Amino acid sequence: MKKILITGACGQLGTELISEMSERYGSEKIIATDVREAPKALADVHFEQLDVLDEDALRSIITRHEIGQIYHLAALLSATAEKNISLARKLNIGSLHHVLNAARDLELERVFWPSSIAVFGPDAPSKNTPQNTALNPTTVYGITKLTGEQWCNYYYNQFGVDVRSLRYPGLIGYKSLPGGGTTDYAVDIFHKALKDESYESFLAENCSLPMMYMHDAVKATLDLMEAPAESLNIRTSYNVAAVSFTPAEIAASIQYHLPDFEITYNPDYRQKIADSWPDSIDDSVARRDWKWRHIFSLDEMVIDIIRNLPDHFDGLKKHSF
Ligand code: AKB
Repeated sequence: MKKILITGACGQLGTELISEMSERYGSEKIIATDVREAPKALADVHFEQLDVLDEDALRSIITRHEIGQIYHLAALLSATAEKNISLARKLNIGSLHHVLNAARDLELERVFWPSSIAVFGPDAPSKNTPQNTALNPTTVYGITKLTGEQWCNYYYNQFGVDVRSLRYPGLIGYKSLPGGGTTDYAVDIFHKALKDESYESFLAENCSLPMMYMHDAVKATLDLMEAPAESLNIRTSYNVAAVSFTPAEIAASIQYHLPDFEITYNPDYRQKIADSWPDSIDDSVARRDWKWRHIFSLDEMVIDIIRNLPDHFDGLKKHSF
């Protein structure tokens, strides 16, 4: 098996994906890169700093390490992108072109690129949003993800680049801090609850959003990448779903274990982003094509995070169940 290049490796998804990939494929197969310096969590894999906007540097790493696959995770998320339009366009779309052109020219085996529920806009059905429906995003991030999906589909059909993609919901994990996502309240809340502090939610209490525990997101990613090419019928990006919940519902699940935890609500500019996204997603096409199945419910995710988060960040109280 040729080596695998991960860009944006220091991010929330990259950290957890690399941990699972090291177990499955061997840490010697992983080349982790990020524009930032390596965190402790990536100590077991080869790490190089890489600005994915530097096309020559990207191609140099690919040829030096004889890379076979790229997981291109580097991007600005929704809340940050809304405040940095030109960087979001450059990073989220410009770097994807560097990766797709390298995959075509250097004949890479496979590419993964993350899309998002952000491709849906207010005119898409809000409940059980189907794979194929109106795609009119109203956010900078959503526009970059919709554009990226179309370029992935083009490079597959025009040049045979085997690029695969998932429309991730909000991802929740405990191994790294979130970075600029509208759904990141669902990670921040645990850091407060385990410090015996109350949490002020930047989304309204009844704001339902599609979410997924990181364990399931990593499983979905590797299940898709390991699926036989002939089983895949979607080359823009697959809808995937797990659970949908509101800030009030995740708070109630936390309070079952930490009864003194309190939440208040003070919606900010991120509420407008969340309001444009679906409440829930229909992922029946992924379940048909490559047998996608999620594992964690909301309550099971809450227990797993309360149990494990204090081992990864200082100052959080261990909880015995
Ligand atoms: C975000 O909130 O920006 C991301 C996403 C839903 O794609 N987590």
